[in-house]
Amino acid sequence: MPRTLTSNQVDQFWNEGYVFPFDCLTAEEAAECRTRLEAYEATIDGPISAHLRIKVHLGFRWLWEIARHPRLLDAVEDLIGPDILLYLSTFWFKDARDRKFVSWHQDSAYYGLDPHDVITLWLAFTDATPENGCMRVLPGSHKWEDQQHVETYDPKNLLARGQSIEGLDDSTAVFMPLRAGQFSMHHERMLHSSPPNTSNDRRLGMSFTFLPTRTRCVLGRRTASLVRGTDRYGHWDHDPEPRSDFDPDCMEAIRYWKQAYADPNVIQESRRAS
Ligand SMILES: O=C(O)CCC(=O)C(=O)O
Repeated sequence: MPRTLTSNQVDQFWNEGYVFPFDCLTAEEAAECRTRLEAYEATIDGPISAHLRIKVHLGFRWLWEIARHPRLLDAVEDLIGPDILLYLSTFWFKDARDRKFVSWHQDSAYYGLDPHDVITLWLAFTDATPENGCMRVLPGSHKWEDQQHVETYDPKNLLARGQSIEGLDDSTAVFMPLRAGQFSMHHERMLHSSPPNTSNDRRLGMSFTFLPTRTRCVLGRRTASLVRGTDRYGHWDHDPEPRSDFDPDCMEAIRYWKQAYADPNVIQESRRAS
């Protein structure tokens, strides 16, 4: 029996590739997350993504706790079973009247995961609406093959290389609005994007990539955190657990993987595909 999703929602996820909204944090808890993140932003130069790009849940102990929140993991378990790894997490921040956007893309095209039963969960720290640039998806596109992406390096694109699927008919796209504290889930092969923020406040949220322990990375050995259940497969090395905010071992892991994803030559021999 599903814990959070109805059986119709489970069917919707596998048939359409997405499902939302679900409650996780209260409005007060989401506002507290915003306060903590904005306090961190006040101590750094430039956008948060220049400092913490991937595996951001390792950077803050409180975010590590949210990543293991039973409301998130129960919903993920309903889709992929009880043995769950957290692979990646990313902040997605758009300022008020920000021209930044996310082009149509498909995460599976560059993750190298097999099989593709991988969930991207997007948690809102502020309300996310069509006006402020919430995410939109193309229903059913998770059943398509991996798509060709053009690397545009457009500075207004929030994706690291501006990866973009060109010439797409997006007339059937669906927005996924959320209230602060709610989350959505979409399939790793789902085509998704988001428009600029035309509102007068920031849109803040983050994504988590959850996978079952049976999934492996065909590009080589990678690291993840076992957040529920047992790992009977051993396909992954394990990320360190943050003992505090900015735990030095975790910050080293964040730095290593940020470099490694930007330049695969950085990946140590032991972590390459054999
Ligand atoms: O937050 C957004 O606007 C886009 C998020 C996204 O592309 C993702 O979660 O993979």
